[in-house]
Amino acid sequence: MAGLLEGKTIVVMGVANERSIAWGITKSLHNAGAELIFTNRQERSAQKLQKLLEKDGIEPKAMVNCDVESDESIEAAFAEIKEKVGVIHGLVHSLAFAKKEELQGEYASTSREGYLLAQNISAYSLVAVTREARKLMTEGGSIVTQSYLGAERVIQNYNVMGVAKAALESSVKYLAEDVGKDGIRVNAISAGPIRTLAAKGVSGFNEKTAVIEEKAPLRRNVDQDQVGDATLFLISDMARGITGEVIHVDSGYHIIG
Ligand code: N5H
Repeated sequence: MAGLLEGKTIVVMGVANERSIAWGITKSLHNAGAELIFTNRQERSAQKLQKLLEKDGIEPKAMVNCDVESDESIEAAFAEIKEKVGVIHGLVHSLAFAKKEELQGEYASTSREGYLLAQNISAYSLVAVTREARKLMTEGGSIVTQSYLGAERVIQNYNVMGVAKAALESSVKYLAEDVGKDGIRVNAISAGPIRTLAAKGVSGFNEKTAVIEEKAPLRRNVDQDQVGDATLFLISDMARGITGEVIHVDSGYHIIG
């Protein structure tokens, strides 16, 4: 896919370590010739990312601090990006958070605070970053976020995150309508279970991957690189006719009843 993103500048939000879905995406976008800008909330993640980039010989255009819980931080991050590169062509949103204690037991026990926190970081953040990124997408653009089947179906333990992903997928559609007039597309990928730092320690993860091996049409789990290549497709002009869509990268599991 070399050259598919030559001359394009893409912002990637959400690399925590080498197991991050956003890291799989980074490799795909880089191999296609994209210039990359990264945002991190924590200095610790930024340092880890710096090492990963060095190891793979990837030279970032910029590394910017961004806390998606704060509008001021988002505005400042995109102002900094504007100053450094002027125009961007893509944005990868690969962030989510929910309290660990609310990713088990009954959804009915979700606290108001935990509900709002999950919605804030996992769903509203896409709205806020789309608003800022749009201003820098003066040549059109493509925005891609990450979802999971728990948005569509009741999946044990996913609970408050399922409701947040439902809001995220719906936001993809409403945002696609808003920014479509500026030549900007908004889509989501719904990936099968992938062992990331965020997934670490959550209840029931192993059973989910075992079921995929048994029941998904392809009889195997997906990985970060497969999500990376699907994201590359959505970011590129190959997907110029696609917006407001959720593409499942899940070995076909979602079609099985
Ligand atoms: C049905 C499942 C298994 C149960 C649910 C898992 C949900 C995971 C998503 C959230 C984002 C995980 C999370 O926020 C964990 C945090 O409370 C603690 N972890 C952290 O703070 C780490 C250090 C950082 C890196 O995490 C974050 N979020 O920044 C779903 C699985 C089969 C599939 C899956 C794991 C889906 C998904 O949405 O990630």
